[in-house]
Amino acid sequence: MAEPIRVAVTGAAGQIAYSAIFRLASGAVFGPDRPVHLSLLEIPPAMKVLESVVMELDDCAFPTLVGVEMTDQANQAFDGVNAALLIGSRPRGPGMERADLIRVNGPIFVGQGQALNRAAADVRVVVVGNPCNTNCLIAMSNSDVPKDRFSAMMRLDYNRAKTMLAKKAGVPVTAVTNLAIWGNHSNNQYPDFENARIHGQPLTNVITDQNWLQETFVPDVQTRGAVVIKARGSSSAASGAIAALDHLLSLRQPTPEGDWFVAAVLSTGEYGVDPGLIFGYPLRVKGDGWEIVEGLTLSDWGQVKFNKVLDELRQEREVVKDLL
Ligand code: NAX
Repeated sequence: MAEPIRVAVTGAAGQIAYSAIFRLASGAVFGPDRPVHLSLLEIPPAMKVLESVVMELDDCAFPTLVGVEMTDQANQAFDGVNAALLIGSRPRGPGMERADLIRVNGPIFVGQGQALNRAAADVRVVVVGNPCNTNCLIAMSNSDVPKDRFSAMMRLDYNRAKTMLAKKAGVPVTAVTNLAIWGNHSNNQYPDFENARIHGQPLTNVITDQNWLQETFVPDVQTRGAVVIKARGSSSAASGAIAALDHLLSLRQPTPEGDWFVAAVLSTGEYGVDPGLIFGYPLRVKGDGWEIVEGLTLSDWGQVKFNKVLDELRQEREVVKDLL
């Protein structure tokens, strides 16, 4: 049998982890022939709930699961891991502004960034906990792990946008390709229909209702999280978990020819973004890393959206500059 892949999951007693962990353990992510070792991190008050998660893992008797550890110490959780899903963070409370959330959660990612120095040389770090772009920036800035190993999750936005476009066009989701989500996982993100394709044709030749694209599609993707919260009473969990695992897999396998995937990664100035920001881009896997897809163009309308989300990320960086 192959060497086990060691995966750390933080916030392991939380909702997203509850969906992600069982898929990881079952072989659904890395395949039936790849043993999985899970390293689950929580804060002390949540350890009791985490124990129940591990009991349920035992009760599944997954053939691929070769070990599980629980800890409240990040150093222990990240020791030797090949992948780290940083999901754990505090949710936004009543009356909390985005900047308050950034200040509350930022310090978590200082310590976790340092602890990631103990990970395996090939580690991929996927930041899910919000505000994920800026949390990723904090973790990356406090770690010796190579910067291109860090990314933040835009995949749920991408999956949401893909389904909305497929439904509108009356095509399967697989027909929608070349969909970019620019910027931040926030309600200022820009889900880019301008460069997207349906069955290989420019999407705007198939969905010709420009008003729907600009005035319904874009805001609906931006605010989908809030709509789910309103309907469910808590934030997206299963879809968040699936997106995190899709993201991880996209980083580990060749990107389908002619397409790309999306994630927020370190900008080195692509598309005029300030170097050093963690920005949502279209990516392709190259070797054992990734490269940003270059050369896409936006209309003036799209550029306004792009600039707005860029400004938001600049402001977020300003709020946490003492943590970088
Ligand atoms: P839950 O509140 O259910 O779980 C979070 C867990 O994190 C809790 O069990 C808590 O004890 C734990 N935690 C808190 N501080 C920790 C620390 N320092 N170390 C380890 N664990 C810690 O939230 P859940 O619904 O699972 O969501 C988790 C995060 O994902 C939230 O920040 C949420 O906003 C974010 N999301 C991000 C998405 C994205 O697209 N990037 C989409 C889904 C989700 O909203």
